Amino acid sequence: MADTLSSLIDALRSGAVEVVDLTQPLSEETPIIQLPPPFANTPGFRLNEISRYDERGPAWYWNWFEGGEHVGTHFDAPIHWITGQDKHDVSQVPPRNLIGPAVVIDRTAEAGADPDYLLEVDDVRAFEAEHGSLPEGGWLLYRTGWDARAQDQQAFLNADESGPRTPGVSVECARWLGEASPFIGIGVETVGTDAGRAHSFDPAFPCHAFVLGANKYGLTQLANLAQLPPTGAVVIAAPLRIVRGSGSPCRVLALVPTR
Ligand code: 23J
Ligand code: MN
Repeated sequence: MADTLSSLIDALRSGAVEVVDLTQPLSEETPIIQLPPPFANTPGFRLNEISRYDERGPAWYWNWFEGGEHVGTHFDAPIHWITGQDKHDVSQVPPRNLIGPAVVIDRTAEAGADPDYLLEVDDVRAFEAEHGSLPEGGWLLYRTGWDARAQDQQAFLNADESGPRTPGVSVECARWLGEASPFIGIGVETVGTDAGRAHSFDPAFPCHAFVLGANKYGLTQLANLAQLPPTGAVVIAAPLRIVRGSGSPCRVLALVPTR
């Protein structure tokens, strides 16, 4: 089995496997979720300079940062939602669960035409009929084209008088993802795993309720899903191991075969 790892290293060296960064840059400009009143909102990300080769530290540059756990490309741990309150916080997620196969379902055209577009169980079943069985313990990566808006808070949240209008999954699809699918989590390009209008669904925020309640995970604000094949990529998600954390900004990488 040591051979498997040397083959992987050979493939990385030769370019037969490439590494795609699924992480959005994290800065003061990174869009953050805006919940409606009376709910409390998260602060964004901020860097504060400690020293930069100056009198505060003549040979070193460093910063301290502040911001919410759920900012930018981030990981939702089961304990984030009330349905998962007795389950893992982000420091307790088994590392084995942070690497796994991924399938990518592309609904860029549909979400471009209808910002309230919701993925249904039948859509995932149709994908399975075309591409083969869904990976046990794998990730469903849901491409909507929303990554093109990721540098612009207003375009990314896409809010009107009725609230945010961003694509997501239906209540039944969320229930299936949590309770019946082989997936260990869902990854999206939008600000959260739920649709913008999901505050008015029954239950509210069903993707959070069902997926995290099933001790599964969420990944948000993913980048570069367009560079992934429908099947065959391997995802590595690396949230900070924040003790008692409900989630964390996360570096997400994909290993992708090029030939
Ligand atoms: C809190 C309440 C509702 C939502 C969220 C957080 C997220 O999207 C999140 O980042 O987990 S929808
Ligand atoms: Mn979150």
